[in-house]
Order: sequence, then C-alpha cells, then structure tokens
Amino acid sequence: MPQVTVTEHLLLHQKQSPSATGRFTMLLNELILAGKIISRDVNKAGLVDIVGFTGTENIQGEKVKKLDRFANEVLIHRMERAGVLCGMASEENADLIPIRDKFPKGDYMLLFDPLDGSTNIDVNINVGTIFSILRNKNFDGSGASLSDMLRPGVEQVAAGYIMYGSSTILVYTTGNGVHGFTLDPSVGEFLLSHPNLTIPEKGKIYSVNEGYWNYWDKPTQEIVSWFKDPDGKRGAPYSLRYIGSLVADFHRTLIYGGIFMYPADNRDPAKSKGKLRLMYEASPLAMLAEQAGGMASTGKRRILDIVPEDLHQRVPLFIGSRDEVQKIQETYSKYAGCAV
Ligand code: FDP
Repeated sequence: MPQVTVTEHLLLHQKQSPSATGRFTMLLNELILAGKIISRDVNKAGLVDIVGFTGTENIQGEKVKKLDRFANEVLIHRMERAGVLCGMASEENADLIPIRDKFPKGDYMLLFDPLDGSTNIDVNINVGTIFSILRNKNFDGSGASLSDMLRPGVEQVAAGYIMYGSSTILVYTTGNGVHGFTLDPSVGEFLLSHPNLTIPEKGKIYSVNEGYWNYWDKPTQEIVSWFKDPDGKRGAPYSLRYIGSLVADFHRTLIYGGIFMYPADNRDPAKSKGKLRLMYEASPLAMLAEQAGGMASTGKRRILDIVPEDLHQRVPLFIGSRDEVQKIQETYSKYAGCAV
C-alpha cells in the first residue's frame, strides 16, 4: 500500500481549497518539526538530565517539569520563525506571546499546551502537545491583541495533538474530518495511519479521577453511579480507565468510544470550573471530538460555543461518544434550577 506522508496529505487538502495560499501548510509543517524535536527528547527521558522539576511554578501554580519547559521553548522558537503567525499563547506563559518584529507575520494565531500530562513523564506514560489554530480577523500586518485571541472554539481553523508514547502520533483536523499519522522513526516522517477517524456512537468505558467523588456535584455523582450500575440499560457496568494524561485518555476515547470527564469540583475555588483549560485543552479536543462524530460539553453547554474571558480559563469537560455525553447533559438538565 502506498504510504501517504502528512505533507502530501496537507498539500492534497490545500489543492481542494481554491483560496489556499500554502501558508497554513507552512504553519503545520513547522509545528510537525517542533513535534519531532520534542518527541526525540521525550524518548531520551531517563538517559539525559531532562526528567524532574525546574524548581519554578507556572501561571497555573503548578511545578514546572524540565521537559515541559523544553517543549515550550522549542515550540516558541520554531513557531515564531514560521512567518505565518501574528501571536501565540502557551499554557506555560502568563501572557500572549508576540512575534518579534524581525520575523515576518501572518494572520494565524497558535495556542498550545506544550506537554500535557507532564506529571507522567518520569514514569514513562504517554504525554502530548495539544494545539489550536485561530485566524485573526483584525490582522493589519502587526501583532495580535488579547481580544483578537479570546475567540470561541467554534472559530478554530484547525486543532490537534502530537502524542509521545509507544509511538509518536499526530492527530489533527482542519474541519474536514480527523486524520491520524504515526511517526516512522526510520524515515523521520509522519505517515497516514488513521484516515477519517470516527468515535463510536456509544462506548463501554468511562474515564475520570474518581478519587474526587466527594468533591463533585450531584449530577456528576449520579452519572458515575449510572456508569457503574450492573443492572442499568446495558445490563453490565462500564469499564473504568484513567491514565491521568489528557491526550492519552482522549486518544483512547477517540478510538474506542466512551467518555472522558474532568468535572468541576469544590476542592478549592480554583477548581470550581474544573482543572482543564478551555483554550489549550478543551476547545481543541472538542473540535476533534465533533469532527469525529462525538460531542464535548461542560454538562450544561457545548464547549465550542464558550467565548473565553481569559487565556487560562478553566472549564468542566465531558467529551467522547454522543450517547454518553448526551446522557450527561440529560442528567444536568434534570437538576437545572436546583442547588446541587
Ligand atoms: P498534568 O497535571 O499531569 O499535566 O491538565 C493537566 C493534566 O495532567 C491532564 O493531562 C490530566 O488529564 C489531568 O491534568 C490529571 O489531573 P488529576 O491528577 O487531577 O486527575
């Protein structure tokens, strides 16, 4: 079978769009190169001094891992030079990252979580880079402002992730289906391995950090009890799988179906909207989920419709197969108006 590289795939799709200029392909190519560099270093973790913490905290108040910082630096360095961006934002940086004047600019904006799931790096569990691409409608040749960037997920022109694990996988969408590519290390190319990925309409797996049960609201507790009920509609409980690395948990959900949840909880005020970030995690994965035939919701509303108020906003996330996400929404609507 002839093997299609990600570059060929991009060019093919570019040809199908008469207004395409090739600038988007340049952007993705640069992102892919950054992903290959990160992949190379993730694979060396344990051999070189790159595991462990840097001794600093990020904007989210979390301890920064050395590989986190490395991945962030690689992405900023490479993507600034892509010549097609007017601004970037990273989960690791407090503010918008401008493109310096010495580099050419374009109207695309890139948001990313450089190394999601990084608390798992030291124990060899999959981690990944999640990205979201927007277009600046007000682009005038200079930069992007915060208000240019605070756009709802429905306006993303592309989204995806690169997962570093037993193999390195790139999964992306430009609004025309979801496609997966596996890095062949012998030739250094991502080859099409999962064309037109679709999420099964219903699944058999639920995925959540159940240790937080006592912090959840009633609808979340009710739905999780429903998944565990041996006498429920399915006549058997769902299976529980939780890796604790969002990219890996989402990737499994995309392939096998079911649901991944990170609900709001009342542990502390910072988690009252959940832990995951709207712009770096929930929105890009929601675009992928919907493009694959699934759904993504806060329990009360569609993730892609949320207009962000700040770059690091958090949001409860229920994502996966239609059947399970709908079930969650039904449960939440039953409690609408009640203090839960
Ligand atoms: P991590 O803290 O390891 O970076 O958003 C970050 C994230 O991982 C997700 O990848 C993961 O799904 C979640 O946090 C795990 O959080 P809990 O430890 O609270 O379950």
